Amino acid sequence: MKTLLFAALLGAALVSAAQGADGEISFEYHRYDELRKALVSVWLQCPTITRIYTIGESFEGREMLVLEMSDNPGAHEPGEPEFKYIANMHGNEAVGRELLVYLAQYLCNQYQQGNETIVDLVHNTRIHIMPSMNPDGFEKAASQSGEIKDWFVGRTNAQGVDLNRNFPDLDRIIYVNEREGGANNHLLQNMKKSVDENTKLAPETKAVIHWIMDIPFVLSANLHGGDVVANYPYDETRTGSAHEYSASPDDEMFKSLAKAYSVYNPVMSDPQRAPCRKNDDDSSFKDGITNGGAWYSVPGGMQDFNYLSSNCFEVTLELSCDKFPSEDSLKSYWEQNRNSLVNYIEQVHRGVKGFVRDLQGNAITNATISVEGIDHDITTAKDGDYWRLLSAGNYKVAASAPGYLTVIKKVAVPPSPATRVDFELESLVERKEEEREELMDWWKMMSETLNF
Ligand code: GEM
Ligand code: ZN
Repeated sequence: MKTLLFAALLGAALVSAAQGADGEISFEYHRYDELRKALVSVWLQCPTITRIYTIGESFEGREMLVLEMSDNPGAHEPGEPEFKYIANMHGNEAVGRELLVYLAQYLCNQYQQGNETIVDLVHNTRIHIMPSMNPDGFEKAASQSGEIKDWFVGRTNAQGVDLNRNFPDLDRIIYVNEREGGANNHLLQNMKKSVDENTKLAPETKAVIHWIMDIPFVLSANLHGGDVVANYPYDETRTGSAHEYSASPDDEMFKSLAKAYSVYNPVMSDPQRAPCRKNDDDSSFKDGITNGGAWYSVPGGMQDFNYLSSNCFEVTLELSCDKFPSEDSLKSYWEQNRNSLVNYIEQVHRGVKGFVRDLQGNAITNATISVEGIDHDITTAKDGDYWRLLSAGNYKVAASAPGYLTVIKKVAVPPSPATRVDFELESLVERKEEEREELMDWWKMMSETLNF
């Protein structure tokens, strides 16, 4: 991942910096160059808490830009969870792309104004915002003349690939493993090389896969348009049928996460809301949320890929009936979604978190954290830090690693914030040594008492 420290961008940015500096958001569409400028002007306005980087290039060579917000941009801080928002994976779905630009501006403005919620959020979370996963598709969609845009033009990348069908289909593997035994997560382990060599994967997909593998993301959302609902895993049905509720092991938590978004969006959560189109089947929608498979089965989607390849929980947010609405509606979409967007980031601070270390205090990387009754393990990151999202309740949480004795702890989890639970694991080699010494002591004592 290369950091852009951009002589080239700077000139253009200085012009637009003044515009964002007054704390106002201008509700307009941003074409590719304007998007870059808008992100750079946030960076110029809030340089101590932001960074811009690119995760790769689209098929036509456009950068996949990310704005990072954190009190320590550019670095993972041990114990601090990482969060991401991705929009515009379908290039013709324009609302999410703009909302993420406004969100970046809003967070920067509010931080500067000392809004306590936002200051806390930025100090305790590393937030990554990618307004466009499919910059080529967006340019194609936006190039159509007139207000009315075609429903499909620009959906795919420039090769014609639907990026939300292009991820390795890990659901098929997990559904076999559920029946026959096998890993319950991290299904892509040691397959990084095969990702690079896989010619079926679009460059945009590859870039995102590497991003997911490289950063210990905990929570994420994928912003779409064409309907209004918060959709949660699994997206692909177990039997292959077109519609079927497809619960993941974390069904409880996913429902709670989807609701954390929908509840603050007055349109999404409105029980009286009419379907976007007369013939739409919204029968699986309730309280503004739906299980993916219950709505319609999606194989090869990004949401399930996150959950089954990494520690990251992702939901898919459908934000507008129209895919590319008129510019003058953007302000009202922002108002509908602003509190939801902030509240959803805060969900990353739920459940159980902490460190796994050995008795000498050294980090144990890649230790397994498992929760009794939930068949989905997560793992510790480089510093032995972990985040296990859980809804409120009582749990038994175990930490284990090869060569160590497993430790199990009972934990009461409140709705929020996350409960800190650290684990100290004793190495089996040390345990053997201890047992040997105990035996020797006993033998010595016996010999002395019996006067051997
Ligand atoms: C969707 S994504 C969300 C829907 N997921 C399921 N399982 N129904 C897609 O990719 O088809 C809709 C969109 O394009 O926005
Ligand atoms: Zn979409």
